[in-house]
Amino acid sequence: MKQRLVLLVSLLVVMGLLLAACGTPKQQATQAPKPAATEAAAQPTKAAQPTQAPQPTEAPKEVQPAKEIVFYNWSEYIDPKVYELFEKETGIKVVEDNFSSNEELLAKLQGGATGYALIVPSDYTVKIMIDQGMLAPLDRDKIPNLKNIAPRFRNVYYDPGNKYCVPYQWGTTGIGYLSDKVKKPESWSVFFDPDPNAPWYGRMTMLDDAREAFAAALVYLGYDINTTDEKQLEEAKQALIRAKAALSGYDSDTYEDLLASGENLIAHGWNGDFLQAMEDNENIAYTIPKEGGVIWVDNVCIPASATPEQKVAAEMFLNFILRPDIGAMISEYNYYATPNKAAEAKLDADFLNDPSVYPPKDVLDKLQFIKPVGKAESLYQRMWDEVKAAP
Ligand code: SPD
Repeated sequence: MKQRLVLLVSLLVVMGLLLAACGTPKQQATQAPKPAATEAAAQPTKAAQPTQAPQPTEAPKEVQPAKEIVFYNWSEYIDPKVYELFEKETGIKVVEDNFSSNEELLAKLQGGATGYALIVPSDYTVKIMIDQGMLAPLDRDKIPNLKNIAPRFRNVYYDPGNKYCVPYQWGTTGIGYLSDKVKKPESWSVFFDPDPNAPWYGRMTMLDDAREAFAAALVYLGYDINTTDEKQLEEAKQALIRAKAALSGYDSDTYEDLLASGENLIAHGWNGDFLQAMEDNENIAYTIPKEGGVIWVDNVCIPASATPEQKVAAEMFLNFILRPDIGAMISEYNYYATPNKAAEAKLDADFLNDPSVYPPKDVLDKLQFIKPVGKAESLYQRMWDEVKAAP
């Protein structure tokens, strides 16, 4: 019996030692080694990296120019021969579509119109369009002829450094008249204080252009042409309504032809348009009234909506029109002054000395630029609609 008890105790001691050596199942799980996958993720070896097929070094593909582009422009603003020469040289056809005012151009693009590769906004409209992200920045390397732009047109407030647009032509807004039928209108009063007995009563036109029409009325009243003062604008509106009775209509596209034909005697308009019409009627004359007028710079820009192909073709066209010979050809056709210094060197002295194209200092001092007026833009538009709706 004593022997059996010793054997049992020895057996229990051996089992206890064995259990102590193996540990409990719980202890085993805690001390288990990390799975191989976890280790591999923590420290990837070369062999674990995905294998890459050797890449052939490819040059980025050059965007090919569109074969045809649409140029949204003012009417009669470019010699059609420019398109012919450009197509001959590059194979790219330029199709022209026209607008009559900056507001029409702006509204069209804001309304989502696409397909245009080139547009021609004036200074203040360029600023509005840049601020609204509506223009594509120019790739200057593609337009080396930008060097021909005269220094004073480079750092303009509306597009410093010509980042978005190429200055195209500049000019003034004043009064054209038939010098054989009418004495020179010295004041804007010819419109805003019209004489019902004058032969030109009912035979005058004003530009169909809200900012230009208000500028004429505001300058006549002695106000800033960019005023946002509602009272001053109301006065200008009343002046425009008074003028309306003496007009045969509002017109921005054919007013110079209506003068040349003798149908009208006086017109509010842009200098170059009157000078062009002198080819048909040598009695057309142009003047800036004593109160002053508007000075402007039109610019060729690429809308942000242009496709890469249209943009490449548009930049080729911009470089082309900046050539001295083409720049001179454009001014010889439309009679507007060029911001292209190299083109100027190719123009006749008669043109460069014409005070209707290049106003003398005393006249320049009386001219103002139309500027963006921010929220008041809609006020101008509302008042212009009221003028148009007035009997
Ligand atoms: N026939 C082309 C006339 C271009 C005039 N653009 C000038 C706009 C100034 N507000």
